[in-house]
Amino acid sequence: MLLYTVVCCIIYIIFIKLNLFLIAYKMLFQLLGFFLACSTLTVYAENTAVVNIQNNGTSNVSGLVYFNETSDGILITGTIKGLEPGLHGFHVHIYGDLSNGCLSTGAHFNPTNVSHGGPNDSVRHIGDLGNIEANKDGIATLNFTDKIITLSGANNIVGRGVVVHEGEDDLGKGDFEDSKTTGHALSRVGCGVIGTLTTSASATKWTLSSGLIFVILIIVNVAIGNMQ
Ligand SMILES: [Cu+2]
Ligand SMILES: [Zn+2]
Repeated sequence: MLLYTVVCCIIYIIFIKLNLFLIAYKMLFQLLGFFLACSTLTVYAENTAVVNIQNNGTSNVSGLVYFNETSDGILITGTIKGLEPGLHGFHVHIYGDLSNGCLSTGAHFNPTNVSHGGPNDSVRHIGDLGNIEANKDGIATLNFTDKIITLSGANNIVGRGVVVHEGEDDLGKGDFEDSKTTGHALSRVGCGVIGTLTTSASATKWTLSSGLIFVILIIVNVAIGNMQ
């Protein structure tokens, strides 16, 4: 953001230099326009995180999963192998602790203390990412976006655990005693700790609106300049 504020300032100073004999109201107008244009810049850092999924000591589960910040949410990509074919619950759990295997990752990451749900439900744990599906070779290919988890702030998942379960997550809709807490996804066959892969503030984007405001400002200023 700082970098782009500096860029905005430089562009604007060049711009003001072109109209050296400004009267006060033009100056005010330009400053106002400058802050307006800068405030519409979309700023987000494209941070990425990674988790190395390991087996729980009895399974052959392994894999690498990436979490990428995008303007649509967190894009989750990767491959997990060694699974039984079919659906497997896939969650972010509270702790990034594997000292006692997958069990020490604790419960689902649920800072707001609500019921378990599916990734598209309005009521869900932050960590409820639903199911992943393994093919007949036991390989699950992940490629989906979640709008709730983040890589910073209150819903930050970095440093927490990821768990792959033996069974399907019923997304809180089953009749089992643990449907509302774990989705009855059965035991933990693989897990890992989410770590930072890259942090980048260089991904700040110019949006169409900020670009348009600059173009309009230039046109208006040229027009005012010609009026003198
Ligand atoms: Cu889980
Ligand atoms: Zn949950």
